[in-house]
Amino acid sequence: MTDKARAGFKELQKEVLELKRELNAIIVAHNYQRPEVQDIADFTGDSLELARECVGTRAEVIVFCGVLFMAETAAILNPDTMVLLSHRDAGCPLADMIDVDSLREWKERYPQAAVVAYVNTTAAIKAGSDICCTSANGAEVVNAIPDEEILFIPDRNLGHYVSTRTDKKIVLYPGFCATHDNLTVEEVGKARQRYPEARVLVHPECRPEVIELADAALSTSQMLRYAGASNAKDFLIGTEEGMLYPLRKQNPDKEFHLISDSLVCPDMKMTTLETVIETMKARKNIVTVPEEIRVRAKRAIERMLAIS
Ligand code: CIZ
Repeated sequence: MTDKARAGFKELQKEVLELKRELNAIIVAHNYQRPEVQDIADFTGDSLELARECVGTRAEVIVFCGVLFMAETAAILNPDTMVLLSHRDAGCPLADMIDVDSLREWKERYPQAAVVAYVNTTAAIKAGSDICCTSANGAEVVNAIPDEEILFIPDRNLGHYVSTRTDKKIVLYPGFCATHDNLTVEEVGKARQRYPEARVLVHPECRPEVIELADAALSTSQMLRYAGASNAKDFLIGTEEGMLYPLRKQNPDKEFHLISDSLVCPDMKMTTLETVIETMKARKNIVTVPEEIRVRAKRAIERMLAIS
């Protein structure tokens, strides 16, 4: 980064901090956000960690730097606090792959199955599900509930990964995250040739054949813990490129390489310091969840929290 760009970020970051005081706000940023956005956050982490960090906050406003389903989760768990999303259009194509009608249809097709919903779903989908899970606790949740048949929504790759860690019958809904699903076996192979000593860490939203080549399939929070505890010096990372920033910051003595340049989520990159400032100045992009949906969605999240 040039000195000019760095100075520009500093000015904007100062403005964000002033607005934060004015609004009595807390700012949280997902691990996939741009580095300069992560730097202004009170907390960084995965979506659930962030939503939980906000619980009990004395702030009047939560500024969520991430995508819509994450801000919704914060609104579900913090109904008395105003939640602002850092960019109006920052959505999640994976979450949008299932709507209430298709969920109803799939439930009718598998009436005996319990619905386990990845947190990457809208509030309405969580409300229609029996329990939520994250990429970190999918297998733990599936194994802890009494049901023997599971309808896993919406990510087929995460669902497949979970199915390799349980004896239960898992029905896969055919959704996927385009960013992770794009990662190929060839790209992993080439990266391994370049860095033969490196540990390969990929996200469970990657395809099964990619996961098979990895040393570990981990959520973002698990990757941070794994890299911190490992004796390895080199890591090949198969998740959204924003993750390199916290990995490098927390492990300055280790090297992290992105497996493919295509590991960029366009929605995560919509948020910039400028959009955070605009959002806070205008108090716009307020995320609300109708109470009837919120209560049911919260039940599915809390059932997961009780297990994991
Ligand atoms: O739930 C999250 O934060 C996502 C999308 C990924 C992860 O592994 O943290």
